[in-house]
Amino acid sequence: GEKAYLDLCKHILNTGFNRDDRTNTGTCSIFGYQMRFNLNEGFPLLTTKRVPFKLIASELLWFIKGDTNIRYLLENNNNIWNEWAFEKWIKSDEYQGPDMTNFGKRSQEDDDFNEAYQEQMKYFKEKILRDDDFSKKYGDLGSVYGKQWRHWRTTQNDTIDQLKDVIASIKQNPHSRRHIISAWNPEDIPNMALPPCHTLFQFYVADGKLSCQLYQRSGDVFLGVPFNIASYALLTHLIAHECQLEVGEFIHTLGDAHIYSNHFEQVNMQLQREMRPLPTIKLNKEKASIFDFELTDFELINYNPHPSIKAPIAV
Ligand code: THF
Repeated sequence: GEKAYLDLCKHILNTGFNRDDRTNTGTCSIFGYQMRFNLNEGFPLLTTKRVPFKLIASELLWFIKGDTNIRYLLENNNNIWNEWAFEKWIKSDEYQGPDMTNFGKRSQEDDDFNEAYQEQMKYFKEKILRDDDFSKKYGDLGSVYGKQWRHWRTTQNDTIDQLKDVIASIKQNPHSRRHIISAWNPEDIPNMALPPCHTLFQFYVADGKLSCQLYQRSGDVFLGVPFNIASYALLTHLIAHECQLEVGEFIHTLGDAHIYSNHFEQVNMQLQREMRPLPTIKLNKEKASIFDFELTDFELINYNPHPSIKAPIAV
């Protein structure tokens, strides 16, 4: 359970390498790690800090819909992908506002810049929500998860619905060793706002239970990984529900697992807190297909975490 996550944090701080990274923030990083979460021991949403379940659920529903436009997320007050769409907008010829180069880093270091940035971001979000043409052009993150899961483009100009196919294969041939969904599409990577961090996942059925293993090439252990654990645990619950299976384990395998240098304080604070009992999750039994699920069909029960811990996201 949660201990596996806290152990990962300690392991990185104790043995990791200090490395520069794409975002110029600096990280402490290790390569190759595995955590196991028995989904029958509770839903793996961390209790040592509050993790916003609603944001995780709406992001997952967005992937499942095959949507790649942040408009749906904004309609659900979910801002976690804004920076990547905003980046495309400020680099376009149409953008006439103040220079926003390197906005992620500069907004943390310079109050005046941050004020200008917040203003531009607010304008951007409003325009995405109100202006259809603008949203089509600048709200779309390109060939990210939703596209690869539901509409993987083939050389024959067809599309493959990996998610639908895997659900069908779990039902028809549960013991298959090919229940795999890949978001890593080498040809399509230049068309993505960000190459996928959760690269490939596989399902496994034994003893009437559905397990899932994720290979994540790169994990932002403080901000992203708690989301990723809960997101894949929720997906496993959803698919088990549709396939009339119980849940088994979620196994999280990480490539580069890193803590950003501007998250060290937050991680140390979190490590001092006592774990609490995990919540449980209840799905709307009236819905048979995962493609019909909406936010109101999830109920999180007995989630009593420690307070949230704020941290800046590296862009
Ligand atoms: N980039 C980086 N640097 N880290 C990531 O985790 C990450 N993601 C997605 C894409 N690029 C990434 C985006 N996922 C938060 C959480 C997940 C994100 C992005 C941001 C975040 O800031 N969470 C806050 C709460 C935010 C809020 O309330 O609006 C938190 O405290 O958990 C990896 O999938």
